[in-house]
Amino acid sequence: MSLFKSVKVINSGKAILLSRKNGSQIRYHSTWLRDNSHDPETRDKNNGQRLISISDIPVNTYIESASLDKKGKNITVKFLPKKKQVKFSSSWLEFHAYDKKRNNSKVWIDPDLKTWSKNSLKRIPVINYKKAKSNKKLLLNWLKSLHYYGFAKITGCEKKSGTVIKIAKLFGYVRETNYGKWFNVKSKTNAVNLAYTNLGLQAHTDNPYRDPVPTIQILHCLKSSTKGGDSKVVDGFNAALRLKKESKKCFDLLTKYTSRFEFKGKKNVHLKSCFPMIALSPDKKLTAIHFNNRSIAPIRDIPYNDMLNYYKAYRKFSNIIDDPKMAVTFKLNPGDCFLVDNTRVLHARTPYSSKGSRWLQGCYADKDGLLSTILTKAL
Ligand code: NM2
Ligand code: OGA
Ligand code: ZN
Repeated sequence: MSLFKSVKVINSGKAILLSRKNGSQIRYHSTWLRDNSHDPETRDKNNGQRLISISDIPVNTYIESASLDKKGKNITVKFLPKKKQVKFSSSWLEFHAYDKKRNNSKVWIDPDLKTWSKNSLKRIPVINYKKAKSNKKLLLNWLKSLHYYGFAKITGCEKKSGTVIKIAKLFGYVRETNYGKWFNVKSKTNAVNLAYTNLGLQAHTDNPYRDPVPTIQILHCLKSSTKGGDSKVVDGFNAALRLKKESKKCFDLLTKYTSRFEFKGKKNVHLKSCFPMIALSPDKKLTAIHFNNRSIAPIRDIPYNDMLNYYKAYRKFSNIIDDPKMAVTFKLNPGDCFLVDNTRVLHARTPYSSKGSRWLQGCYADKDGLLSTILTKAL
């Protein structure tokens, strides 16, 4: 389908102006077009990577002429002073449009994501482990849900040690850390980490003291016969948006200043980091939550006059995170597993009794693998 009805060279060749059939218009700069040419001199035919660098594009690059073919499907652009003729497809140009209105002051989240709370997440995305292994379509949809909600479950997993690694391999690669390729979450004496006790854990993101943080966490249940030890997940992006609604001032403080996080292990492990609790990109996109009461180090990047306001904001955010209306709760039974986007979804557990046994295995993985698998369907 053709989108455009005409093209015009404007600004002495520094840009083109395309008119759409619906009457709206869109511009592209000569330098941008030259940089994004996909002819074999610009892009390698084999791997598609760019062969030129920015310095290969003359500063005074301009467009001598531009024409639309009869069906409006392609636009041919002639560049000077370095003579070059390149064809762009209309749909490609439309897909990569940048000449559009935007609201630079508005906080936003990736349109690929869906925020949720206790009542709005009607059905937890879940897949049976055997189905995940045998049905690519089901697996792909489930992986998409994991990305969309930042949370998903698997049931019917083998109750065997090391299964968590096989789960990571369904979509990506394990991130090995000081905790190992995978780790046992069990109550131990002299535990190196409070996760390895039977205490309750406030909703948190894992390893905020590590930079870069692991972006996916997987927890697989092997044993669960204790009283307590129930699981809870909270959408941190939803919590951040609620904070913003309730107090813009508090939201701004948690995005503007950084907290410090620290973890000291038994030997050879000392991790430190510095992140805002609510991270925004320069264009105000919500990119990550870093929240872990056990691992916050003394905060010292906040001026004296803002410290109490910061604590007020931290407390408000914590109260939102603890609000049962925000959380989806469930009990992990042997053979169950859940995964979270650790840059977004917080997880928690209630304390559990020392009678009976509770054994989880966990591992970290990353979202690059997940997203690549979704895009390429390479299952
Ligand atoms: N473990 C389970 O980030 C944290 O310290 C939470 C992590 C020890 C790998 C626990
Ligand atoms: C963890 C954790 C939760 C649980 O190991 O990071 O949060 O249910 N564990 O034991
Ligand atoms: Zn955790």
